[in-house]
Amino acid sequence: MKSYTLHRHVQLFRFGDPFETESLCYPGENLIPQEEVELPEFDIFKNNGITVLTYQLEKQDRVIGLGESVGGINKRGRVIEAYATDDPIHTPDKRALYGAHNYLFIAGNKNLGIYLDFPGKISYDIGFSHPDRMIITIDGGDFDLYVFRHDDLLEAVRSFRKLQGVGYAPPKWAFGNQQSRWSYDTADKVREVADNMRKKWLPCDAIYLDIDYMENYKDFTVDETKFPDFRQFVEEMKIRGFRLIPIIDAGVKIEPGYHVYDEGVEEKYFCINEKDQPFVAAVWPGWVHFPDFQQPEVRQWFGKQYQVLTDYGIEGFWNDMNEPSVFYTEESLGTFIQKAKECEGKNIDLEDFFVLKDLFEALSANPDAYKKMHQISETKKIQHHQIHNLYGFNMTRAAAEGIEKIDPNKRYLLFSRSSFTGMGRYAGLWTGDNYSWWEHILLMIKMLPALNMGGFLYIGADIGGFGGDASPDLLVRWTQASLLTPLFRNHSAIGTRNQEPYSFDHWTTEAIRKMLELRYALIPYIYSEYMKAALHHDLYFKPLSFEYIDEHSMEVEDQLLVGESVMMAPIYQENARGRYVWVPEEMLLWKTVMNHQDEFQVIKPGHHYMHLELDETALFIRKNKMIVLADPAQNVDLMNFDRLTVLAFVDGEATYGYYDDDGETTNYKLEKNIKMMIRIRQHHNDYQIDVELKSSVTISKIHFMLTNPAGEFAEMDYDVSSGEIHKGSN
Ligand code: MIG
Repeated sequence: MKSYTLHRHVQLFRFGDPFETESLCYPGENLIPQEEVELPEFDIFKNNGITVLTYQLEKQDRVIGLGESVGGINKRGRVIEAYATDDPIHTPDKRALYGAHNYLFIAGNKNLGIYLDFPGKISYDIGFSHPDRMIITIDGGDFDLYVFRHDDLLEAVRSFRKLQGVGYAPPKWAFGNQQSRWSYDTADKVREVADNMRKKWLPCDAIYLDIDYMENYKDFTVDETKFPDFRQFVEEMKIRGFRLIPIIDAGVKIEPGYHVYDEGVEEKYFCINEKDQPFVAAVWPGWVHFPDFQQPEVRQWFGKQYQVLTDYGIEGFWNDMNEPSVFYTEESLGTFIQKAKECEGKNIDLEDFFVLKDLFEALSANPDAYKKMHQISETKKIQHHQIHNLYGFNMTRAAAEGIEKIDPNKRYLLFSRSSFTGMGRYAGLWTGDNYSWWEHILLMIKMLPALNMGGFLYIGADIGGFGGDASPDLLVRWTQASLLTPLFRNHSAIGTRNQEPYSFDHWTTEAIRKMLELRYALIPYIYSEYMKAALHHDLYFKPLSFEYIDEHSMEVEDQLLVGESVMMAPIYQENARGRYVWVPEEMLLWKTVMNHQDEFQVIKPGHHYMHLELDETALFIRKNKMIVLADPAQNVDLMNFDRLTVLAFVDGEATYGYYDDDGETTNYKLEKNIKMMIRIRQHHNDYQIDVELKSSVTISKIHFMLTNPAGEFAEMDYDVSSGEIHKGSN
């Protein structure tokens, strides 16, 4: 083990000769080894190619992070595995989901953060086998361990995030409402969705194309019988204000004559088996090969393919099945069929039956396949299993780098199912196949900050749940809980109840419309906070404990801070007409209600029961903070960001740096980040407002809605060009 100091608070411990994952992007060549090797916090034990790191947990230690996984914000008491898995049933006992996120932050008397840069399997036993021990088992001996030692947790996270570089910036329209289903499988079906959204005045920016738009599930093809004249159709939808977002799967169909297959075979771009032949597995298209995304040329080649679709006018993609998901292999199918044949016509006994059943269930037992599949890294042949967790990351990197070349100045929407640390530079992610279960609203809430810590900022769950049937009230509450998730998409599985906001009764549609309008009104704030988090290595979603150090804030698992000004405390329980909220400091409760005026109320610190009917959405504005709003419209392109509303809760003085940009080009990389500084000074019910424009953004009018701790409310209009203030009615 060698050790290096990267920064006063950041150390790197290098075990053996680690595989270069490229998850981080700091200039590694400057590493100068230290004389003294110190890693006092961990006991290190090596055996049979496995490394075990043990950490003594103190009673008050909380363990936060690990990204996409079931369990709480505090992961203590669980086992989490980093081994990307296509498991569509996220029950509480599951140890691995789609991503592998090897970072965690221990918060207690002493704070400590770690990141394990290792592409294979790792298991984290966090006080499960032994209550006072965290036992990390690494399936190898070559890895990098980064240690972050800060007194402040947020600073530790920032240090980690800095090593990953600047976060992915989607186009602004990607913050609008998006409608999906597996599948809107013909152009007419898509038109019907668009018609319904507009007829019911449900704001919406994008409609998704799931696997059925393709010709026999072949990537980068469009089925002409279902989508005749696709280019024209994309254009038609764009004119109506909808972007179409096609899915891309990892597996490439084996079909001579299909250009992606032919080129891949010819150039040896696919993963190989033990005999150096292209590895064969089955997914949606039937038999497929998997591109070997570990090779830079393969990434370039695959990335280029997206142009087939961008040439049609497509501006966004979602990458799926990139764990990679394997339904079965020739071998697993063969073993099953052979056993089935043996049983045929026989009066089978219980033993036979269970063998048969197990073999059937093991058809998609991926670890077997992952050991037989191989990839090439710098001319070395490596078992896929060893670098399994990089597959989705590299597929998505291929896509991002490919589309960047197509139009370097344009921002595209891109997110992936599988992921590894560092992917947040290239794209977002969605949390895969959740269910229409109330429990999964809470699971989403808990995952959001953990994902942010790892640099995944453009994130969201399938609103309403993917599997199973959504009830109308579930969809309403889920929509409320997702109000501020950057990716805001309703998606559901084939065979489930229709789940579009218009697919229920009239009342439900109306209630959701109100929430969608609120979502759009919030886009200036969401966008401002998102971009600041992406550019400054910050968290968009934070657990309360990151800002408040009281004992309750340490424990809260169902409320989050969103950006610098908001606390969310959504309802996630069936039939609930309210919930308990921990309010760590004085805040302003802002309640929107269908068919009524908004309500504002100053809430004292403490535990409160907050009554909230199904059509009532609540947000808390923190003290001396503000949020920026705009008038909603049917889509983001139609919104006017020149006229803004500022909603503030001021006790003395509040300031806010508002970020905005053109929302479509990559010019944000060159420009100054903060566009406007707002300062509000309060004295009783008098306010002094200063607005300083930092760049050429045109903002003409700002309407201020101000509340002081006495609950007095004031409104005024600020004319930006003249700097004049007109007071409205109090
Ligand atoms: O095996 O493309 O998570 O969002 O609708 C299922 C069909 C494959 C899984 C994705 C889901 C998508 C579905 N896909």
